[in-house]
Amino acid sequence: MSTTADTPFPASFLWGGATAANQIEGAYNEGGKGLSVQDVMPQGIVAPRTAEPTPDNLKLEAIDFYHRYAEDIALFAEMGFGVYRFSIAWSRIFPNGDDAEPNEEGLAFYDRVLDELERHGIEPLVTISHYETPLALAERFDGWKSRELIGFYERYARTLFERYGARVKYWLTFNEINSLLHAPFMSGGISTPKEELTDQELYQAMHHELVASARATRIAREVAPNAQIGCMVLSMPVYPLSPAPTDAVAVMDFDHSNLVYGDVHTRGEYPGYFLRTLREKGIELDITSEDREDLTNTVDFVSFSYYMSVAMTADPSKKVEGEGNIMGGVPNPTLEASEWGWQIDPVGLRLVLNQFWDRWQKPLFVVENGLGAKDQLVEVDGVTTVEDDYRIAYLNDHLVQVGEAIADGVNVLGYTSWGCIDIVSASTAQLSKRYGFIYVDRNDDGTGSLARYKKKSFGWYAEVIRTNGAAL
Ligand code: BGP
Repeated sequence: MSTTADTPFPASFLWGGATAANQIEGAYNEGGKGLSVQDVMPQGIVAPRTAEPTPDNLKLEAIDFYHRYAEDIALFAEMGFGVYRFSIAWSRIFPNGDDAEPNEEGLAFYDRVLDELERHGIEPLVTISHYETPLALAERFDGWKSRELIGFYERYARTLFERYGARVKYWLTFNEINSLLHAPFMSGGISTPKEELTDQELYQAMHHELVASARATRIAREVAPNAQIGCMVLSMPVYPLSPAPTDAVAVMDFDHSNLVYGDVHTRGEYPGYFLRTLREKGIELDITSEDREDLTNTVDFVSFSYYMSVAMTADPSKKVEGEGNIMGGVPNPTLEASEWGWQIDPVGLRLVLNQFWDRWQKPLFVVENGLGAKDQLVEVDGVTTVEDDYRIAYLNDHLVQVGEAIADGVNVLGYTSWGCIDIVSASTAQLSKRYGFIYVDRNDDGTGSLARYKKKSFGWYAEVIRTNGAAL
């Protein structure tokens, strides 16, 4: 790894941006695509699903990347992206999830996306499953509650590796795999309402996903030997609210509930603290000897999202749940929060990079990070733009900490900022929570021309990439 004096980032560092199919593509019923769980989730994570797609669901059209991908990728190239993370919509490839043959029209769409990336010299980073379980699997099998899903996912992953394995090096098996317990329908296609699910069922579903992830890794070794397979976890560094040892234990327990996913993916078995959790909850997982064998197929790298940190306490009287944070925790009085209650903590990113590296000794990839904000279009010297200095400040501060972690000796492969072009938000299902360097003219009521405008952060990020981080 070579670095220059004025930047800690290695010359090989991959700079780019990230999106997910259901939040960007639209064309929800074109090209032979079947429905996914997102097509019946017009109001985001917590609201109940609808019986069928409804016109208020912004994801049905999203920002129409399905038809505008060439224009959008050209803009990414203009910023100098070396990598673009996107997901493949499972129900474009297997419309019902369990079809005998894949849908050629769906496969051909991603061929075209890959052609465009190749033309611009942008490395693809593909998420195999990003909150997009085919709706048919949610309805007929209750999603990942059923062991059957492992086989359907396996066939889907094999199809992708066979078709794209020669052109795609970096793969992620499941987006934020640790969100399943918190958001069973969105993350696991589990139709049974959350309040009716037992811990036994939820942890079994988690086990099925972990086995499926490991099987995908095994298949990639056979059919796409050059592929690098990563897991993807939602990271959330956690601080004790006070110096009390009991608060430190609360921190450890919270940490364990998230670290278990990376532990299984990198060590190939369940750690002791997790077996204790299962015992204490009275859960007996159905783990076959084949499952155990499958789990030993460990990943090549670990990727993660990072938006915020939380604080934790053992004192029940102080347990005010953090607003807007589905993972729990209490607000940290030393930090500011975004409009949605997500506490902004650049230093937490350095800490989590060090923790993961120390613990797993696998290359790391920051595949999501960014600031959701309400942007205002303005005219500056006759050019329509957004003066998003707040976003520049957020990203700059976080990237400085990535640089610090690299200087600490952490092996970081790259960084893809979340929602590099404005997309539909996962939690709010609206367009007004924006992350992009590129503004998309679409409003929460669905109106708008879908025209793209470069924000001030567009030029800023281009300069950061051009200088390999020296401009931070
Ligand atoms: C992550 C998801 C993304 C995403 C991002 C930002 O949890 O992987 O899909 O959207 O968070 O969240 P939001 O869109 O709710 O602001």
